[in-house]
Amino acid sequence: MNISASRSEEIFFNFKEEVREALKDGRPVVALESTLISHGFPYPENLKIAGEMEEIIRGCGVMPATIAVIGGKIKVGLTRSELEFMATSRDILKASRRDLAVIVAKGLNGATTVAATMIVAKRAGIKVFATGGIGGVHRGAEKTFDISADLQELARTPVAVVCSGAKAILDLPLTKEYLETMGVPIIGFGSEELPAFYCRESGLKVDYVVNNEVEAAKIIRAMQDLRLGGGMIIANPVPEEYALSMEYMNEIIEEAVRAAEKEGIKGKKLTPYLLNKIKELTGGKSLKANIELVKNNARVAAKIARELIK
Ligand code: PSU
Ligand code: MN
Repeated sequence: MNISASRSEEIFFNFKEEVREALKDGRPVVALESTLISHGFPYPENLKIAGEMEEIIRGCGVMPATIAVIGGKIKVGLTRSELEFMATSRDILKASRRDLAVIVAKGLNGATTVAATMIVAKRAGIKVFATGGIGGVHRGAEKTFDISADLQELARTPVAVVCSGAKAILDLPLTKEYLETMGVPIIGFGSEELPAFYCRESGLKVDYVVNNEVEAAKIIRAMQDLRLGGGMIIANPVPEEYALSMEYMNEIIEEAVRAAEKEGIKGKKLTPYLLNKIKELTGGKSLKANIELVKNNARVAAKIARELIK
């Protein structure tokens, strides 16, 4: 869209020069979200990880484009100092689909969630996006209605999201059902089982399996050619050596969920609260797994993006 951008998009969007060039030349680009930088990881790990994800993608000959809203501008690709700002400022809202227009209109700062990053990636012409985990149907959603906007976005926006499934802080069976209803395929990357973030297993099967980036790219191309309109999940499990066991994590998560209930945490505060609680309860073990899985997802996304332009 950068070339044929309408005036309003030129006003709202701000492409980093090297990203603009890569897109113009038809070179591969991978989108990265910023909620994991501003709200997902603590400082200074967040800055380190954001930089490492970009480096890994560049190492595969692919251009990274981290997405965020800074001072009301939708940034496609961040400079080092913008990454630092996203990693350190306390003045950053969590930006999902609902929030984008308000944050832009008011000139505020927003860290984009999976949903908002997909919207921006699609506008920019980026087809592959790497992150840690998607949002989903929260436990108790039958009472609270707390279902991440990520799931609706996956249904309507044609971007492939490479992730390690969703955290077991969510209701994973309901998340899977919801995705089926919305027509979003879950493709296991060398995995029959839907990964649950820190865990390689969840007790749930993926819909289909691919064994490499060539097979993944074929599906993305078919989805595009069929003009189905929606996205897909490419579920890549955390590397074996960093994985935590499902039994261990289930106990930790139950404790974190109870703490959230007791403190009355709801809405968009819930995910960051639970993530932080889990980090405390695992004495940082979850953090290491988290770091390694996002790096691995960046690598796989880059390989798929490279394959897609062939
Ligand atoms: N899962 C994680 N870490 C995160 C998120 C999800 O393990 O930081 C972020 C992602 O940006 C995701 C968002 O899109 O939380 C979902 O939030 P909500 O449930 O409010 O839609
Ligand atoms: Mn929510």
